[in-house]
Amino acid sequence: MTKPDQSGPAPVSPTGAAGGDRSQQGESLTTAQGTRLSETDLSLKAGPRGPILLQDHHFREKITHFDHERIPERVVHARGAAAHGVFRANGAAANLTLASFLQEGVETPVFVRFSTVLGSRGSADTVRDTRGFATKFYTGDGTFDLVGNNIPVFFIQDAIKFPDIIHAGKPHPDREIPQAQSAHDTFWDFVTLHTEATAHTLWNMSDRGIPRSYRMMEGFGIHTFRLVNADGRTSLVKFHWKPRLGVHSMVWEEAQIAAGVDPDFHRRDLADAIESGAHPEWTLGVQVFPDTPEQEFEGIDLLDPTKIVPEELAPVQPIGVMTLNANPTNYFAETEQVAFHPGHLVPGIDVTDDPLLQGRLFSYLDTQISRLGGPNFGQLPINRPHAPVNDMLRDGMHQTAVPTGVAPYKPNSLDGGCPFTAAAGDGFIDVPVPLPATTKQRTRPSSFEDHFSQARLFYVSLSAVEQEHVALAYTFELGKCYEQAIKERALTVLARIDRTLCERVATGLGLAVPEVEDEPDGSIEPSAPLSQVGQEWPVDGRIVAVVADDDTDPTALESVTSLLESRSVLPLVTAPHGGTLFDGEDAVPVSRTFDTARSVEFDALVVLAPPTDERARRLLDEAWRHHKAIGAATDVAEQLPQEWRDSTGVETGDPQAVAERLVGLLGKHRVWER
Ligand code: HDD
Repeated sequence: MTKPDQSGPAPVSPTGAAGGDRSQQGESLTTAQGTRLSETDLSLKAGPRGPILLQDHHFREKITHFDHERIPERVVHARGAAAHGVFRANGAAANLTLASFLQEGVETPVFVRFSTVLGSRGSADTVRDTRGFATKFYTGDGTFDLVGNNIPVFFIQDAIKFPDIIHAGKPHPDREIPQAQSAHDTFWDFVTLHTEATAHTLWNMSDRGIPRSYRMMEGFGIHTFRLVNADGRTSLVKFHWKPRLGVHSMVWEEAQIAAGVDPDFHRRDLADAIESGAHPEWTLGVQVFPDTPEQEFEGIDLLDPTKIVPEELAPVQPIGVMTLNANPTNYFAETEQVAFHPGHLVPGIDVTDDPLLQGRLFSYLDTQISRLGGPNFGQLPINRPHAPVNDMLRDGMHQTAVPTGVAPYKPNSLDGGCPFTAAAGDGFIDVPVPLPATTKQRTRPSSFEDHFSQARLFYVSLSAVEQEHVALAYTFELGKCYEQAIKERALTVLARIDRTLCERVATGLGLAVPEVEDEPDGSIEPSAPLSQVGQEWPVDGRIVAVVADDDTDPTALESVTSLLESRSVLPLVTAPHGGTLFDGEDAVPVSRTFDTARSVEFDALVVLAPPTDERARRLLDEAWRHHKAIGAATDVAEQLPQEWRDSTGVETGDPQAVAERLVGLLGKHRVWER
């Protein structure tokens, strides 16, 4: 018999799985009380034909537990996927903050959860939406949570508006449709009336709203934070995550197909990449601003979460690298139960008075109490700090700690005064910030009133193809609205961002271009890092379909797959049937068949078999439409349309050389010039 573990719950391991709890040990099936069971398929009945007896404890326990397996999903960000990893600081932030995990060479275990915002827990991954990017750093000085998004601005400036934007974005209350979409009247009703949402809405309508992969997204802390260093000097910073693989997106049709054929697309992509050893990586960086009483930089109010500071004005300085290297062991225990909070701070990092951040400091603790069933969610394995915890919080629902002592209060003499407070300068630092003499009031500063210039800044920074995608996205979303007045109002908002954009959308909607008094400021300079096109990026973890059939030359197939593997690209042999291609020693397992594969799974195709089959032609047609690189062996190329063969991004010739050139094209993500 297995000896019960007396040591108490073990912490989450630095690299991965939460584990070591007293559950799921020993070889035999047992009741929750550890009594071994020899039967679980049949209930205890009066005779072979029943009825079931109330006495059947195993039956009642099993069904009762099942009846209570679900917990409330997150009120927002319900759909998500997560991974464990490690953050390694390079020390560049050491002069800005005394946070121990940001000192040179310090390695800190992390848990990151990516999410969509609007959809329910079972909704599709590839919908158009903002993505959450929440990181839990289990530092030696307590847990620091950076709870950000993949978009650097937010819809609202004051947390009191959060229920409004979310109610508007969620499905309509009468029929509860549409699911996980912003393409409906209530969303557009709100964002066109509450115009501080303009910049975030534009980002959502851009390619950022449909990422190719969680691995290929930037992350932003959005708010300005205050750092304090060992000398007590403070600075204001904005946090940025930069993905090593670059920022890449799907195209809209591809995202829609993926939502149907593989609703778990992003979840699968993240887990598969980690499992295959293609560990995703991000550099954490900060933009640094002097901590002046105005809390603004180059005329930009640093407390306004609808504004960015262009990187040309304040470069992002790298302070460390995060690598995700382990998948969760159990979705519910880890990904579902993890609880983030922007108020989980460590010595050296403090918040600012950004009114959105201030409101968040209330909401995240509050929401866990109903979602995770009481105030002790911090004791769940995934939420336990790796720093020693000696609080005076006691009792409550789901209390699993067994505190010693009799005096959970301070001051006390009965427990010898324990726990002691940290020495001055050793604990959390509430940075003393002088406040101006002021009046209690429900107002906003006048610096929060400009709702359009940053939307324009983003739009003019995009390449032509990205701008085209924005226009198409607005046309799609507004085209799905029923209320004419909302569409017309949306055009008046677009007219204040960019006249050409407004004209394109108006044409698509069949509406007139409105005249507005406050025409956009044409002098706004583009900011290059806001575009995601035009550079080359590493390709590891990219997926290429190698289309072959029984008549393909086995040597050609081998040369292509081995070339791709040598570049850390995953080749998936895709064939008309399952099983293997070729016989004997040449036999090659088929990864995908024409019946199971859709083009959305692949970043590029190498075609070694003529597309005689309708299903193979669909694969190719979609890849072509979605601007993916296509390679074809010389004999197969003759069967492709002439327009394709003459086009950029369609490589033909010797199979291995074709694969090599394809890897080059993959580095640019898509063949946009086609
Ligand atoms: Fe929030 C979850 C990001 C504003 C209230 N938020 C949540 C998550 C992310 C963000 C990534 C999911 C965390 C996870 O994976 O568990 N939220 C943001 C960002 C914001 C923001 C980047 C603005 C800059 N949020 C915001 C406001 C409020 C909330 C203004 C309320 C006043 N957010 C919540 C919440 C959630 C949440 C209701 C739902 C589940 C949870 O907290 O744990 O409390």
